[in-house]
Amino acid sequence: MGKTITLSEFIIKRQSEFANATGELSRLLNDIAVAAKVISRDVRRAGLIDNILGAQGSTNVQGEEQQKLDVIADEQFIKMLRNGGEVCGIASEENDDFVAFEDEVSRNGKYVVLFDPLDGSSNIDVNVSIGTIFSIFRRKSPVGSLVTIEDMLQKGTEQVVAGYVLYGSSTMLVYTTGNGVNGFTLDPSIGEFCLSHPDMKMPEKSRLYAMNEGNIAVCHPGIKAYAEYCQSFENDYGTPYSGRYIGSLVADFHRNLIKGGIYIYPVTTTSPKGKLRLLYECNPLALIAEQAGGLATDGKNRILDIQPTELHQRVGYFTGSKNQVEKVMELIREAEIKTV
Ligand code: AHM
Ligand code: MG
Repeated sequence: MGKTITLSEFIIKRQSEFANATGELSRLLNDIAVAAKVISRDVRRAGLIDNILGAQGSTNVQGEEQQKLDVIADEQFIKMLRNGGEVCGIASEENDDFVAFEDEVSRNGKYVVLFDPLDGSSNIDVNVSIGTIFSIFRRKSPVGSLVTIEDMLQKGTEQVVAGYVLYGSSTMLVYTTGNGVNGFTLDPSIGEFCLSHPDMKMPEKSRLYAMNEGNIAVCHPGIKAYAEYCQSFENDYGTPYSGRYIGSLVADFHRNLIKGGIYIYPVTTTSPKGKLRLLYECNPLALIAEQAGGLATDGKNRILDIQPTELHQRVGYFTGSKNQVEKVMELIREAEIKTV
């Protein structure tokens, strides 16, 4: 077995990839890794200690019930980023508005971080994989001033780092700086993320598809056609695909990144804007998908090209292996031609 490369070592080695690197982004990534370790520890002990499982008794701005661990993870992330000094403000799924860090050091920070502290909340109490998703942008507003909404509403193509942490059978941190995708597994015995999945590539196609098929009756006819295609003997494999839906975006995405597959959460007639949020769920995973050779679209357009207009904007989402995303888009186009 080769030499163990810790995430901190890897970040330092790669620092030169950033133009005019001063180490700030490296420190920020390290802060995120520490927050991830703390959240991982809490997730691993859920069920053993009081006041960690179950509903918080509040709803977020999107009207969703918050779980205690959602709130704990959100506070942990904010605390780490506020104290780090590289970040001037954040936005998260759990906060109605973005948060500007007002102290002088933070006001001089060059970066904003958008994140979903704990995605897949409905899986927390049943011991199924959950994850953290994050996206880092360079601020648009002048250094020294208070962060603004324009700093938050940047296109996905402007991301300087995108990543996720999966609290699965092991804890993994996967990220990209736009130069490929690398995955690190937390070694609990030394408390370090270690490089375990260098230069990750998503297979171009597979026999796996992930969607909540309970919604099929309210889906676009092109998506119904894609589900039927996957289930038929007349597809490109000549045998039905396997349905794999965890209902935890990070876990479903991670499986597809390794084994190939498609994840679909479309707009429906009952949720015409979709469910997933563009800024802190779809964009970061879209950059990772593309960097690994996959695709991410809203069914018609590239996710990373969408100009956000709202912090908690929702979008239909199709991400995964290139051939599969192209196929469902083709069936959506065909269904629309038929209905004209
Ligand atoms: P959350 O941010 O409230 O956890 O919602 C996002 C989650 C995704 O992780 C998951 O893929 C999807 O919602 C599941 O939704 P559904 O239960 O409607 O299938
Ligand atoms: Mg979420």
